[in-house]
Amino acid sequence: MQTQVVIIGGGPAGLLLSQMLHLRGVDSIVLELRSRTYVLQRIRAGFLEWGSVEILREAGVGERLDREGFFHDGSMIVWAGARQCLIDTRKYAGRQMVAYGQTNITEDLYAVRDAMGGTIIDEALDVAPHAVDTDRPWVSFVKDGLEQRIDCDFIAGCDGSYGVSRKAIPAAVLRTYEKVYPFGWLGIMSETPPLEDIIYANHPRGFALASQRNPRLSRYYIQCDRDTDIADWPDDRFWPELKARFPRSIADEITTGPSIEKSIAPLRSFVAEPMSYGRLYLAGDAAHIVPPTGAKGLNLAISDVYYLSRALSSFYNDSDIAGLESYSQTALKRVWGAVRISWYLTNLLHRFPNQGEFDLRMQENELEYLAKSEAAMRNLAEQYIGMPL
Ligand code: RFL
Ligand code: PHB
Repeated sequence: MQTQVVIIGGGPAGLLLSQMLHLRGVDSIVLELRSRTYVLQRIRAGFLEWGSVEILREAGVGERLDREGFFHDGSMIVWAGARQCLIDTRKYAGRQMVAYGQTNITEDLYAVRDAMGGTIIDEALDVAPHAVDTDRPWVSFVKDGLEQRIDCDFIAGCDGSYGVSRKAIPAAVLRTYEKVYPFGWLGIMSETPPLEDIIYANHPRGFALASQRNPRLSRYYIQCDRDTDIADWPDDRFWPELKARFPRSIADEITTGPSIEKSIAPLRSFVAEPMSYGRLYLAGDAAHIVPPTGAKGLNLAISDVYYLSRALSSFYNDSDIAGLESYSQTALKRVWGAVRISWYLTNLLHRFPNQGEFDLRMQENELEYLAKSEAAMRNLAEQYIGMPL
């Protein structure tokens, strides 16, 4: 086979890239390890920056999002049992956040790629990029037991944190940065009406988050130990623990019900530099991971794809290589900003092992400062909504 761009990984980054390239007249083939059913059942992100909403609209997948997305003026933070403040992105940054599940975005992207005749090869095994430091890279894989080869001009590594693309960058070139947090998030999805707001709670029992997917679907998280066994957390243990971490007035509003999904995500920050090598370009989780506290992971995947699709389109349509040459640098500037705000919010809202009285006072004072200072809140709001592309 032959194409212009082989995209390894059919998560949101890979699917969106293939769609945006198609709209600019560039051909691609997406190679996805898993089945479609598996990809669509994976429950992950749910909160979009305004910039991401605009990119999705431009890519032709904004229709259901506009209809079913839950538009918010910002998110609440609660602490000390009764204190609260709103990260008011509408007031301070002039833009709203939108709750709309990653699962829905992936579904919308599959639908639009299918409608436009896009090629997505799922259950592609042993995918391997080759000759990435030459002008004629190629990718091998196995489908239905048969070894296959695709020759291409470029390879986009959109295969998430544990994919194969990043490994194709030689160790001598690649620099990685990692911070592992000493806890995870235990998340559940339940078919119950959510709270009106997205609410982050700092509590002596640990962090908690109330979120949502649609008027009948709630998403809740609680901070847990890294080695937590999910079997130890039946619903009748989860709900009281969740409620105990919110102020009484909010806890009383939470509608409980059977969970339809439950999973644990360890929290870490990770950045790989550079995000390109030869004719290989990384986008999304393949290049970076942020703890979910700032809701930045999916948004970063979308902004990477925005830059990369434009760079590839300039190469093909205007014979301009400047975008490709500066892709890594441009994307990384935004990545580090998101890594920092995610780290800041993670530190602000979680309980850490061995956290002393001093550290707790620092957290509390920072929260009080956010609640009373417009300047502090404006600063947080502009980062939470996402810096302009
Ligand atoms: P994905 O979604 O991991 O997709 C990568 C795809 O590549 C495939 N793959 C391979 N394909 C071929 N060959 C191989 N060798 C392959 N290896 C892997 C995989 O099967 C998969 O389909 O990465 P992508 O596209 O970069 O998208 C990134 C987002 O998924 C991720 O950043 C977010 O989900 C993070 N995240 C959040 N981000 C937000 O912006 N807002 C949020 O509210 C938010 N909440 C979250 C989150 C992540 C969470 N977890 C589970 C860590 C909440 C949680 C709990
Ligand atoms: C989610 O709805 O899954 C969600 C919302 C906000 C976050 C992280 C996750 O910061």
